[in-house]
Amino acid sequence: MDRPTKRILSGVQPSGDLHLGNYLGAIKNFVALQEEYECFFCVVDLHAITVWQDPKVLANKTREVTAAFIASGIDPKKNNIFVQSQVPQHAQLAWLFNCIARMGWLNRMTQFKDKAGKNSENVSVGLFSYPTLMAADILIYLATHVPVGDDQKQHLELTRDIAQKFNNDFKTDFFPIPEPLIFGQATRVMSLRDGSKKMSKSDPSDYSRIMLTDTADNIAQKIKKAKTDPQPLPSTKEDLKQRPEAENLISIFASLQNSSIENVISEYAGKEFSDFKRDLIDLSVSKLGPITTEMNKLMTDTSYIDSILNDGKDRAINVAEPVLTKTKEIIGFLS
Ligand code: AQP
Repeated sequence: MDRPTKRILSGVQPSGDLHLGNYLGAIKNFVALQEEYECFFCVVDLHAITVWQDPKVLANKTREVTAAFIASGIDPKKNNIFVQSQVPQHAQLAWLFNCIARMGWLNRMTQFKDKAGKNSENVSVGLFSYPTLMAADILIYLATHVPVGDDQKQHLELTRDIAQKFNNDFKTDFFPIPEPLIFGQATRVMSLRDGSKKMSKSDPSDYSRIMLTDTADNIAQKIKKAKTDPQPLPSTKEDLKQRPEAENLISIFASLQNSSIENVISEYAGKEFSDFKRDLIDLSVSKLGPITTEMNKLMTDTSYIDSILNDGKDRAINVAEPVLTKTKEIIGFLS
């Protein structure tokens, strides 16, 4: 079997409108990596249904994530873009990994604790076992690298533990131990309303996030209302400590401008937030506007998106099926 040395798998959930955190923490990095790696980009709808999704909108949200990939610059001919539920090997391998992963490992996952909150008796079993499905998403392609935002780091460590345990238990080196690729100036974009909370699709406040579907006016309003502190912009990176909202806006600016936090600080040191926000609005609109326009255009003819996904599904299955077959053989199942 072909053992890739530079293969990427990453996914985005169709669980709501994509936001700036998804773009800067993940999708923008996918675009940068596509020249160097063989890429599998997946719309992870099986993950999305770990919490309730409205059946009337799920299919369209799935297409919208695909449109966002393409509109952001991912070449659908060169890369494999597909939907997780259309490649059944993900769920099949996930079951096998449920039998490898330990309860104690999953009990330590902070994302589950955050999402379940005080309601942990009442959330789906799928939400708890989410990381074993994520491990299957990655390892069903023998992916070597996984570009994700900082929030997924712990899940990726669990993937590595599962690969390692499988290899040890069955005395094999079949699964690679995948490396995280967490880079850029905005690996954890925070809420515009609260610098201590991650920008997230499920935040009840629309003003907490900039969406890829936002108009220029929406973007301007949200940035104008973004929480800041009363001091002017800092003159060193050190001064950003204890100023989470300032740090967040500066990181967003640096990432959108493909610059560094130090450069942004030296440009705006001592200035008022009103000046900085005006420039951040212009920069955001100029970078996100073309993506939104292209997404809207792609969404007017969904047959193009569906053909990309159909093609992606076939290519994904071609790679995933032999990996599943080999895994079952290693475990000792009858073929
Ligand atoms: N705030 C963020 N900053 C940087 N990266 C982020 N990502 C998500 N939020 C941020 C990265 O985006 C990719 C896709 O994420 P996802 O949609 O699959 O799952 P998520 O992390 O659960 O997204 P949300 O928006 O936070 O959804 P909810 O509200 O349902 O929890 C991943 O690479 C992720 O790291």
